[in-house]
Amino acid sequence: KKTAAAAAAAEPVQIEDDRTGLSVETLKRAFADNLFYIQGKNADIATLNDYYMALAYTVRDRLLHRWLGTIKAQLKPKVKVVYYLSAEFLMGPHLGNNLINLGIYDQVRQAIQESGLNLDELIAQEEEPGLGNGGLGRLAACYLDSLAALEIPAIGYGLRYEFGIFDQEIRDGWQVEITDKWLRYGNPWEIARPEATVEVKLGGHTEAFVDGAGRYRVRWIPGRTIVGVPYDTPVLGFKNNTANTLRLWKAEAPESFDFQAFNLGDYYGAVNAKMYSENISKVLYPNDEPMQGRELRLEQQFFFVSCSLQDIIRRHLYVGGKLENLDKNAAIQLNDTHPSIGIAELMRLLVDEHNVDWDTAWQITQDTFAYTNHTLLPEALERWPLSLFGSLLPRHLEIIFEINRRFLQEVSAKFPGDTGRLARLSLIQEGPEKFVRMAHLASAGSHAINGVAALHSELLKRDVLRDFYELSPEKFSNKTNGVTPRRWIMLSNPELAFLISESIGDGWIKNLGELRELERFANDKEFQSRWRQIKLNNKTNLTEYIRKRTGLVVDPHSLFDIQVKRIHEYKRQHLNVLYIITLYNRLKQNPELEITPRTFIFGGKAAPGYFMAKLIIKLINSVAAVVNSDPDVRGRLKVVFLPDYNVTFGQRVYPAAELSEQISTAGKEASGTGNMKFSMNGALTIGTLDGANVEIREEAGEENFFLFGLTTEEVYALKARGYNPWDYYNGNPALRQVIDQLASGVFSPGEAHLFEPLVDHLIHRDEYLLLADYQSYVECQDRVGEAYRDQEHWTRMSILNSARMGKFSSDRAIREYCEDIWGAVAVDVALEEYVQATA
Ligand code: GPW
Repeated sequence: KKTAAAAAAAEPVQIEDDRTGLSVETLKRAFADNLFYIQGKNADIATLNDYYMALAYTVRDRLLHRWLGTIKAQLKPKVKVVYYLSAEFLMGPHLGNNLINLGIYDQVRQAIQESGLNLDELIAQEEEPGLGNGGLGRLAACYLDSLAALEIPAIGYGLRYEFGIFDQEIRDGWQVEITDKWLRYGNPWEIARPEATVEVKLGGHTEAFVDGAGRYRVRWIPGRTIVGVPYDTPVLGFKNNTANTLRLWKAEAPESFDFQAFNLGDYYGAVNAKMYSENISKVLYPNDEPMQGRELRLEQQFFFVSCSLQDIIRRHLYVGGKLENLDKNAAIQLNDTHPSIGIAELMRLLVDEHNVDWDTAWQITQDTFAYTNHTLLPEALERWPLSLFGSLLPRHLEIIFEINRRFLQEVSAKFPGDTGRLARLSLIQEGPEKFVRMAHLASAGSHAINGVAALHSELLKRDVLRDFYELSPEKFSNKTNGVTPRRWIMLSNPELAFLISESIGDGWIKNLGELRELERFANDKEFQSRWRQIKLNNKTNLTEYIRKRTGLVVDPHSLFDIQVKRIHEYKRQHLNVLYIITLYNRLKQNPELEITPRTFIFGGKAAPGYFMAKLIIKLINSVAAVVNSDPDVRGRLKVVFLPDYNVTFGQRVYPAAELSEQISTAGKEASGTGNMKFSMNGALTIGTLDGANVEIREEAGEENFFLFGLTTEEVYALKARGYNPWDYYNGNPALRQVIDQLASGVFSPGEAHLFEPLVDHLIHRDEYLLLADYQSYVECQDRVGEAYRDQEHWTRMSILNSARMGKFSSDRAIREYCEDIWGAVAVDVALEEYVQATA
């Protein structure tokens, strides 16, 4: 401690220019230096990965002064820090993004070129950190990007999964899961901070006692402890001095564990305990929305939340804050209910460990936490069996009971005699098996609750959280999702970014509303032709990639019709397939039929235990096999399933898309964010009035959007009066033909019954109303095909879509969170004087 203080007081030493300089010469030298001294290689034996690592360290060196400056700026009293708690952060590769945010893309490209290498190849070398399933995790990543862009002090807290989302391979048309060994070659972007390790208790029991001051207290005697070791990754703002932190926790065994066992001579017991502890951060659960009530998952949630809250309190006390004022220094956002155990854990830390009285602790907790809901699907709402919960977190269960007792008292006071309401609002679901309802815990323990698109927020108030809305309407607001234009336009679509900047300046990158200025080019022939040429180039790139990955040759001049997202019945990839088969049948029945040549492209992973989703993947591949090998439709129809859809692949796909499929059953998709990425990059949307589609259409103009399908109200009404898919099957010959073909094995030669489960579900139950929406979808798709023939008009619509997507920048979303929920403001970051970054 003393030595450190003395060192800090000493005259600063000049840090070498070789680690900060931005000239091409300096960059080249640093790159060569890192290859030699960090990777321990020279050009004779270096692999592409060695070069990637050498470049990554070169870039990392150049962001460290910002990172340290930001950490210092955040550790000042009175600064309010946003803590974003999320079980998933789907960051995507860092290298290209960091080059953009540092504003050194061009110098680095040149330096790498002059070193005899190709920057794109090095960027492609990075193994993407896939620490998320889909939209929810990617949203967290976009929000970190915007927080840094807006210079808001923020820390993202999550789990450092050793295995992220599985890699997907397709064998014989079926999905096969491969473990994602993303840390295999090391991770140059993270720094371990073992000195900031924290302890987490699990299991055991509680004991009541009376403390020295005569107060009733409870202590938790854990069954076991684990430690959390933080790994920090910098998150740069766009061309500013902010570099926030993503802090991910790795679970390890405490030292004491082994020693105890060693003393007894139980070496294997000790090693076993160590392995058991490390299990907690081993693997990301690959189920997207439906929850799976596994004990290990609850352990993961509690583990990272407890580590993070202890860290937050430690920071707060370090800057001299008082616990009563935690909410003045900290805004904690719950990314869905996955971290909502934090409400009970903060209560425990305050009441049990810091001796704060209950009422004060509850006030602090409510003022500090806010909760974002991301789904209306009943099967995705987290609830934990009381027995499981109590055995892992005995003290938290007691605390939840006490929160509930007081909470229901308040409800009774407001709605006397309304016992039905009490049962509906209770944090505990009664019945033969009792459950803790995590959305109720999150709602009761937060001062703000929000949905992620206008429609979704309305439905929340009307359905899932209706009673909470009636109790505390002031807590509710909408925060429509957004995505970062840095990754999703600049990095993914550099040619388009260049054209836009050339036309309207580059202010749009920080202020996406400025894209509106593109409207004046919508009818400009010269601009239109450049716009089209860029789309064609991006399509050609994707074509090349498709050929490499699947061997399929597709025509870059055909309409690129793309659906990429997790595979789910509610997202209705199979509705898309019903249309493909319809088109196929038309072409077979009328070989002379003129249609707009189309390439249907799919991508997405299915949860490994979700049979229907896996069958949908098989269906797409089976239909592709028949269609792609049929000479009768050659040149007019192609179907591609691209394996292993992830962030990296998304960056190739959105810029190449012309039609974006957003076809979920109305009322089921909370927001969607892919819909925004497509539209920004000039794809037109075919979609239902669901999630953020509603607002995208509002912004783009209804004449620039292909709308079909039942509305949410119509879906409710139809279900209420009794939906019978048979009626649609019987009443629509084209539909009946498609279903009959699936049922009879036309697309599964030799396995006639393969798609029976799908067909059965469609004609008997059809929970997601595919048959009800089929005709409307087909007609809409036909209009798309027609519209594409008028390329001038199509291009105009495409330009207008991009021009009007300013609202969907995550910068706008984060500004709204800051103003309405967090009370967070920008903080200037001063760079240390001893580093003089010179270009
Ligand atoms: F169920 N979302 C997701 F709400 O990707 F927790 N995974 C999830 O587990 C959940 C939601 C959860 C998605 C929504 O489906 C999507 O509509 C939304 O755009 C996205 O979260 C971000 O808000």
